[in-house]
Amino acid sequence: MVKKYSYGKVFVTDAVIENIMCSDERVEYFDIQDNKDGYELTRTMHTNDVVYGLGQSVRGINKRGWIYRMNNTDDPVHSEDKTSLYGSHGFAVFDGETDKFGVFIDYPGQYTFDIGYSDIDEMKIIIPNDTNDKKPEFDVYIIIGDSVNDIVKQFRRIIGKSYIPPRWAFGYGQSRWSYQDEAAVREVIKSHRDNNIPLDSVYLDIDYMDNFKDFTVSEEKFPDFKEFVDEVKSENVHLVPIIDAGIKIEKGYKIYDEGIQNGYFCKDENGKEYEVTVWPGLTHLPDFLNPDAGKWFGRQYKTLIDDGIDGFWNDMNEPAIFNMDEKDYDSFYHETPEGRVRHSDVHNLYGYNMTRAAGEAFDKLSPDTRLLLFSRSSYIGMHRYGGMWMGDNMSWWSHLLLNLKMLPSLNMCGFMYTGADIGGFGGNVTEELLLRWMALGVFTPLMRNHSALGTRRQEVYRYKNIDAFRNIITLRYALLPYIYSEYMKAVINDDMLFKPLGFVYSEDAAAKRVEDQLLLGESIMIAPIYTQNAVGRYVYLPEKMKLIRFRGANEYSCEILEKGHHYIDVSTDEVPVFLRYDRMLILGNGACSENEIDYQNLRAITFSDEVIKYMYYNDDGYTKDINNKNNIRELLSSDMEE
Ligand code: MIG
Repeated sequence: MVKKYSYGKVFVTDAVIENIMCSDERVEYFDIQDNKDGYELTRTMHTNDVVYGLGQSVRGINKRGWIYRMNNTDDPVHSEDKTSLYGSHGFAVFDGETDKFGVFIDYPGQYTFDIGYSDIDEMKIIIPNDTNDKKPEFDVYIIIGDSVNDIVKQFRRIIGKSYIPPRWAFGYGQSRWSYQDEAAVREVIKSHRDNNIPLDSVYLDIDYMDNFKDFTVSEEKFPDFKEFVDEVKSENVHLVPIIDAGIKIEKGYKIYDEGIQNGYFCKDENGKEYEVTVWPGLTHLPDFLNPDAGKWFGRQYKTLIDDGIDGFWNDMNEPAIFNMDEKDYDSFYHETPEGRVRHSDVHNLYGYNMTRAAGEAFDKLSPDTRLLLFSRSSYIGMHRYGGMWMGDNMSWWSHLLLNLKMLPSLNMCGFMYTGADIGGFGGNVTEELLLRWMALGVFTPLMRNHSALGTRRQEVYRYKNIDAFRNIITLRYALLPYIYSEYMKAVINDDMLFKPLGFVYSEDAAAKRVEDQLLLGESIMIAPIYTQNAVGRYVYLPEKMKLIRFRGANEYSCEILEKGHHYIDVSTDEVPVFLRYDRMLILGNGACSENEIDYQNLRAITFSDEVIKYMYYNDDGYTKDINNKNNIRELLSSDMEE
């Protein structure tokens, strides 16, 4: 059951798309204080209460013990002391001894979840007055269900179906800031192909553009871009260009001129276009909260789509501003259907609306074919239009673990197509870290190796253990039919792809505390290595499972482990997978690109004493006929070869 309580009239965010009647009762589960600074919702936490959710944020799967500010921020150092990252996802699930409920605060301005920070036994949601010192206007949703999983599913139902990328976007992607020109891209592709390392996409970072101008391509670096896109496609590789939020101020640059003519840029309080500095130098910010401006911006993607491009990543859309002044966000305004609003009061919607503008345009520009789209900044609601990557992490072991922890929290908030920069974005990677991180990356829907300008090169073919890298990435392609099937079923059923153990083994107190293992789909549990020089790790098995040690798509060994704590050896060329009892893990052949996978001839590893079945979802991988009944097939273990 979902209850909605309105405090004033919230700025329309479209986070929730189901129509829910407002309740005039008191908000359940919280004490609400209405004071001169805003509102505070307070609730006591008992010793064993666990709090999940909050999407993209630092620290644990259990969010208890820290303070989280809903304030989209471009901060490239995701250390434990931070309180905000790029997205604001204000949905938490309270798994209490006495009560279980979900709470979502739909409010696009800044507010805070204090979960045992100020008072170790208290969860507090603090929603301050807006920038005019007026009472904040927001909606509170309380979701009541039998289990945490049920609560998440109900929440997911009211926020609408998650974005589905084309299936090739589940292949391996190589990125770098930046592959400068045709030659650099060709070298990346050739090095993968020559070494038999699978590859499906190469990302173009900001330097492909002419002077960082969106929707332009440097003629010097890419003399015939359309032809080049074709050339690359003939190698089964998709080019994925970046699009930044800001538009360069330059007379004669079509997008700038049109934006000025139509008043599509954010303006200051006197109605003059607001100026900020980003990569192109002086820049205006498109007013994505103005629907006409959004439509106009969305149409611009057509130029690149016409060149054959079928995937994009939207960056700098917090919006990021160089040398930002605290006052910047207070100093510009949006022309919205609800009138003029100050940016700070709707700050967390900016990246969402940029990506929504693109996603809505894609429905028109590419009505039958899915395009890849993901964003850096987000708010709940954006999950319907695109995925997101986890932003500028570092080549740190702790960020490998943070990558794992964020996956289920993001799934709870609707973000399914996601992943981190494998190997880490900032700082210098080591070969061991890259190997271990890749062994987690094989499971994430977005599997992309990306790194920053000036850091150690991170393409896997540059390293000594090239065989191990090849085997691990090839394994991804063998797992892809399973990952895609589970992804699609999760989207269709409003379910999570990655679950904390406590979501499935809810009666198991030990399982509830596990912060470094996840369930992936219905069949398997994952437990990656995330420490330097480790030769293995401890794992907790909430039931007896079959440990599969993969050393490639076809090479693996199995061992049955009883319920309980175990130490398992895992060398740097291995990927451990734990198969649950009475479950099946389907496997494809390894392949060098997604379109070479044979989805008809699958193998399976099974763990059961009886004949069991697996509901296998597959489709053509690119059209939008998702709910076609023929996409689901029942596979029997007795028909499957191992
Ligand atoms: O100011 O485009 O998160 O992935 O490589 C940095 C350059 C801008 C931030 C993105 C990162 C990208 C980088 N961008």
